[in-house]
Amino acid sequence: MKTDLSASLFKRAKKVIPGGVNSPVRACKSVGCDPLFLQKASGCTVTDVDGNEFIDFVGSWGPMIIGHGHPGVLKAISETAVNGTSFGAPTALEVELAELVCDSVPSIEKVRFVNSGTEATMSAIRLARGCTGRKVVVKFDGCYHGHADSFLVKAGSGVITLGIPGSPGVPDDIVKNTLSIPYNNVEVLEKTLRDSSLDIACVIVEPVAGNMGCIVPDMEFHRTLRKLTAELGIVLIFDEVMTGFRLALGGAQERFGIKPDLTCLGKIIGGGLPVGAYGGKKELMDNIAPDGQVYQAGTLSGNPLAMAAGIAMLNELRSPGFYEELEEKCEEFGKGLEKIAAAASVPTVLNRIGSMMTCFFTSEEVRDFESAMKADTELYARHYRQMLAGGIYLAPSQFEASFVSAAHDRSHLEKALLMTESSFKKLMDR
Ligand code: KE4
Repeated sequence: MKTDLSASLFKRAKKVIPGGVNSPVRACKSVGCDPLFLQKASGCTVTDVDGNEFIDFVGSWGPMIIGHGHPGVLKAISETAVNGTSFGAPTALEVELAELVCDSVPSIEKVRFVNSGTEATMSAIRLARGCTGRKVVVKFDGCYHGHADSFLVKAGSGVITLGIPGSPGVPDDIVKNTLSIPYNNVEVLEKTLRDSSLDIACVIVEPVAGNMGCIVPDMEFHRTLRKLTAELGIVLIFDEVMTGFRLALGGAQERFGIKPDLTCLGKIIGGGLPVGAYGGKKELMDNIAPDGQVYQAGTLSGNPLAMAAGIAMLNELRSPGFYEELEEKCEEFGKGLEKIAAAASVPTVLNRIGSMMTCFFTSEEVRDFESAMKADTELYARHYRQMLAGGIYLAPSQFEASFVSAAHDRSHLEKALLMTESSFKKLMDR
């Protein structure tokens, strides 16, 4: 595969951009190769600057659930752009998108748009702290909520040991009020939330984990989390930046029948443009400035192009049968993957829910951070490189989710299965 232009761009990029990328995972360090610079995308395929085309299972890390370059989204953006790209003033578009979000996600009575998932989650925990007057944020090992200081704690920092910075530049003072506990562990959850010495404002959780690879927790974990947070007056925040509008129109909360107090959104709701959002009960959201005291702001929040793209995206998702059709395709694809793994006796476990999945290279069940970390990242890296050579673009890390879109038709999925079979055979040969 010719990658000269990507290589020369990467060389240039490293001179002027840290690591040559604008987000670390894109550097492909964990899969032992240099990044390809993409030039265009359409439907379920992406093409790099050297003209190599791939079937895409990254989908820009989630937003592209209806496929790249959807005509409805492009039309909305271009028709809006001719009227101007940003005003820093309210527009009808943001009202329309807010109404669509509130109508699609029943737990959201009011919503505030921001520019990224990180902004959404950091604002949600500030709101929770502001409304409760409490300080401690509980999160879960292996769950990622963006790069705000409060979230960058070393995973597994112990059941009651408060946060240990997970990154230089994050002072102890910031993370001392963040507690990270094991995901999907009801016993530790109960013990922590009931610990009266902890001044807990909120719990923030990925209702389906996607950032340690895909993990669907036990429903007992979710039921206990909702029951205890309601009983103890702790704000329950569902970080649905990845699962929102991915797993159902109403996200994971619709699928699981759980109503959080606040929900964070991102990715899909921007149709590929920079958008985040947080929303929930009026009684909480009305505490946000200017009506309330909890401050949050943003120059480009509610940007008209992003709003127009989001409206076009959500209108596609609200078309009858969208999720059922996607579910059916992914069910078949998942069964194909499992059959191939069993036949090739490659130690893999497939965790899948809807169109979000991860093939872990391990023989044990993956149900939390500790078990996920047992996956063979070297084997994943070899698989990644073999699939890339075969025209399949996977997430460049074992600890990410892969996504199928409505634009993947059966021929694309069949090709991906064939390439997987060939890759698994090569993995076993060495
Ligand atoms: P952003 O700030 O990257 O828009 O969103 C942060 C975020 C928050 N919550 C969840 C559940 C997320 O998955 C993310 C971001 N996801 C990663 C992919 N695992 C973004 C990719 C990247 O960091 O480049």
